[in-house]
Amino acid sequence: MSKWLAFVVASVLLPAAAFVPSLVRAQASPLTVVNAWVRKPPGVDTAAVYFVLKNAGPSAITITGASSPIAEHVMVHESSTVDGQSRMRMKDTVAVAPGKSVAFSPGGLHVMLSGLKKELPVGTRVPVTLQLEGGGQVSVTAIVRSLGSN
Ligand SMILES: [Cu+2]
Repeated sequence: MSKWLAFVVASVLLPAAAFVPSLVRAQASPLTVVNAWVRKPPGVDTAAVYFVLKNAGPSAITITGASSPIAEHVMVHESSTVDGQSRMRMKDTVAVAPGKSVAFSPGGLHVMLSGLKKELPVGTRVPVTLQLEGGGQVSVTAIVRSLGSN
């Protein structure tokens, strides 16, 4: 094999080799999302998404953001009560320790959808994508529940 040919073969193979491990890692993601649902109060164009994240892997997994095709803005928020007033603040990251779960639930963590692009009647399936540190993604389908749910 000439030097030139070896160079061409390496240039073709290297990007493919670099791509395959990321595919394998995505398929084997130890992060699962269960019990995903949406709470949509009447008269506003915002909704909150709740779920439980479970990390079955040996190392921490960090959520760095979220997106949804049905909302203009999607942010991870945490509600808290300060001096008797309910507040929300943005969370840049949420880490799930190895072997642990983190619950997004009313009064605490949630994914906030704002600028909703369509109506969300009870039973609607809402697609949400969570971004992971390191470039992975996890897809979630959350169901709109009635307002009394928690
Ligand atoms: Cu919020």
